[in-house]
Amino acid sequence: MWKDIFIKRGCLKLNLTKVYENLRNEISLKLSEKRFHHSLNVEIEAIELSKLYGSDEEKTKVAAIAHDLAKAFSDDELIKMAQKYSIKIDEIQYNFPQLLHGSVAAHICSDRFGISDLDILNAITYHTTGRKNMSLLDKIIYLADVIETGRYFPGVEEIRKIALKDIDNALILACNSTLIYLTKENYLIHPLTIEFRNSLLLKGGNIYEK
Ligand code: DGI
Ligand code: FE
Ligand code: FE
Repeated sequence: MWKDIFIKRGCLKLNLTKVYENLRNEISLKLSEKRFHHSLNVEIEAIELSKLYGSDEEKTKVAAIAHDLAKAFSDDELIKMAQKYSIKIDEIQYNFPQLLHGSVAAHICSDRFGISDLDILNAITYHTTGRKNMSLLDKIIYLADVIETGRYFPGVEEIRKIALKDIDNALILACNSTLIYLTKENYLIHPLTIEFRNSLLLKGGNIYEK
């Protein structure tokens, strides 16, 4: 677990600029050109959101560039990597191993790139499903992933517009859109996705009142 590694290493301060360069180099080699381009777009979008909402820009850059680091792994490879890192795999993740690409990426960031910052590792881990009570960095990476300039799906323009004014309402719309897609395709819905949406609604986000 990267939490144990964090405790072992202590708060070793890493040069995040160097870490960013190493990560960017790795993903340019390991990911397809299209996925590399997506990662760069997510970084651009995340920095814009960071300036608007006030997250740490260096951490934002690192989390954004790394979020899909494990995206090129096959389902079998993701399961093997998750086992190697002792990541607990639930029934839904076994059924749909792509749900593990965030957790696996976070563990690679810790293991191979020396990242111990929990804000960064959590934002990478939860970028696909979300989770309840997301941190600002979690929210920025989740949203940037959905609205980066290369994304085209019905409603994306509306989410981009609302993202400039109210990040929580933009996230509710983004999550709704994912849920509509998942139910249409009859995919399993991970409990974290539901908890994420519920926690935003319980905190008072209501897109229909705006
Ligand atoms: O990796 P990206 O394609 O950039 O984006 P992502 O990490 O958000 O992954 C998107 C995929 O994840 C998309 O096909 C929907 C899927 N997804 C998100 N939440 C759930 C989910 N799939 C299932 N089965 N269940 C979920 O709760
Ligand atoms: Fe992803
Ligand atoms: Fe992505």
